[in-house]
Amino acid sequence: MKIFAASSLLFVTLAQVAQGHYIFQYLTANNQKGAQYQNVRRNTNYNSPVTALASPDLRCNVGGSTGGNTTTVAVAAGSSVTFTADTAVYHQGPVTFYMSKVADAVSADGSTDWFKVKEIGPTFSGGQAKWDMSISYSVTIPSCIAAGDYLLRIEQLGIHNPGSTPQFYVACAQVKVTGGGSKALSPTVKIPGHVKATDPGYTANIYNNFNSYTIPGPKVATC
Ligand SMILES: *[C@@H]1O[C@H](CO)[C@@H](O)[C@H](O)[C@H]1NC(C)=O
Ligand SMILES: [Cu+2]
Repeated sequence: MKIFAASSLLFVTLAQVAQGHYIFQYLTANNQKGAQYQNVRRNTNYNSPVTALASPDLRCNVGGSTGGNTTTVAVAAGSSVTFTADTAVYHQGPVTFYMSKVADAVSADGSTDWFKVKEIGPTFSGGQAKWDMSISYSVTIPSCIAAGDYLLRIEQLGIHNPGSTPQFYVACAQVKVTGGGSKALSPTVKIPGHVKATDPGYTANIYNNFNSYTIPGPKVATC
């Protein structure tokens, strides 16, 4: 009985890991990779995706509605920062970055306006789509935005199972932008609400006659 209990516990643990996918939990800023969850909000759903399009969990993942004990890192406008996951992304789909200006990056709940900073879609060649499935993704903090606290969010949308609900792998970093300008970038969106169930990039069948793709969400905001 004891052996059975131990092995079923092991099974549960393995099942959680296998079902766990990947999660962004490191931030590199100022050319230094932080420790796990240093300047990145901790989530409470292992590494499961968020799948409800109307859920506030889409902002900074389950458990990430405030920063708790998460620290905030100072980064210069115009500099590069990188999110790194525990294991490389392995579900096909787009990667996007969003930012939201907030009063205080620790207490911000992400209900403020967000603008898209960068998007990474597939490339098409010889009738084949190629997705950037990596362990790290980098983004440049726009040089023109006002100094101050921001939430910086990464979103990887798994659309690998056409017909099933797509999966959002999201995380938020807490940054204090220094330098910069005075621009409030647009267009802005609320999250949730930035992706609609009818968006072609959400409903796409990547295995059938797939030769173009529109990344969900607003246009990338530029300086
Ligand atoms: C921060 O809080 C989490 C629980 O949310 C805990 O696991 C972690 O050890 C805490 N870190 C510090 C530095 O206190
Ligand atoms: Cu999966």
